[in-house]
Amino acid sequence: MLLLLFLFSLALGAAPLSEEPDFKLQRGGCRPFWYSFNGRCYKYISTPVNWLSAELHCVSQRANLVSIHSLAEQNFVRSLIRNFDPSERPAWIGLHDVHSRGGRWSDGTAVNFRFWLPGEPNNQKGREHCVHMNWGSLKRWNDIPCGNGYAFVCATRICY
Ligand code: 2F8
Ligand code: CA
Repeated sequence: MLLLLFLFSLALGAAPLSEEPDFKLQRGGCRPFWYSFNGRCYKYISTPVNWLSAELHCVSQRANLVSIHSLAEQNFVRSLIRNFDPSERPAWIGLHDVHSRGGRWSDGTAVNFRFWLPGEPNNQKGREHCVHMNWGSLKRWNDIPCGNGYAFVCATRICY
């Protein structure tokens, strides 16, 4: 019986408990503390600040707040955050002005992928013009006041 339990626990350990794929973070050609995915470098910053301060910090690092263009990239960024914050609190991404023509990414790239929590973006009280990820139990995107403080993720346009 004990042997069976032992084998069962080994089998459990071998299977991922979460539906979300976990990426092995790789530095690739990125600077220290930045991680590589598909030709760009990404960094998680845990200090909570408002959206504009987050973007300005990224710009000071020759980057922008992260823009997300595929489910694979969404999963990577979520994994990056989870690596530093197992509770996966919300973090700013570069999408803003979401109630004007679908919004804009701060790095100027096209808005061609969305990952809203059902019911979002809802522009609660008409004051939600910036976007964070990891909202709700589904850990999806939500529009929220730009003055709120959250951790954030920066990304370069190319690897350097
Ligand atoms: O998830 C629904 C709703 O929850 C909050 O409003 C009650 C969020 N706003 C703040 O936390 C400030 C909304 O953005 C969100 O849509
Ligand atoms: Ca909202």
